[in-house]
Amino acid sequence: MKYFILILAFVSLSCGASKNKVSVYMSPTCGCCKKWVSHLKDNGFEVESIYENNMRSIKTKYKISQQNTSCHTGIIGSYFIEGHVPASDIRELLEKNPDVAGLAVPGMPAGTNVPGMETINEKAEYDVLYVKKDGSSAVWKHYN
Ligand SMILES: [Cu+2]
Repeated sequence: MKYFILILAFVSLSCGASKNKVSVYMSPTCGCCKKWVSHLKDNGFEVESIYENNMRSIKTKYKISQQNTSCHTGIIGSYFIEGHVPASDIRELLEKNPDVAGLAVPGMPAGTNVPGMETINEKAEYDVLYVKKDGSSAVWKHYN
């Protein structure tokens, strides 16, 4: 029995550690960023919040163009997750493991279907984009 529990512990450790951990850079005063972090935690991600006053330096570091920029920047594995991307899309990204730089929801669309931006009582029409390594982007998923 003891042996069995040890194996279980090992399996959950080795699966959980890297694949689930998102480091999120955000301004310490950003409320919607914190709500997005809660959304990730509610959906099983482990989150490290990193408070950063100079968010521009983070966008530069990860080569996130002005037009794709939002408030926070999450990093998971080799991918960036820019803005209010739903957890389900991050899961899908990790499963499909495409050769892209990351996902982005540019700006800050407000609506009940935008995690962390449920500030108005109606759905938003918005796109989650995937950003290729050359900086170009295309629609990953459309929400309305
Ligand atoms: Cu935001």
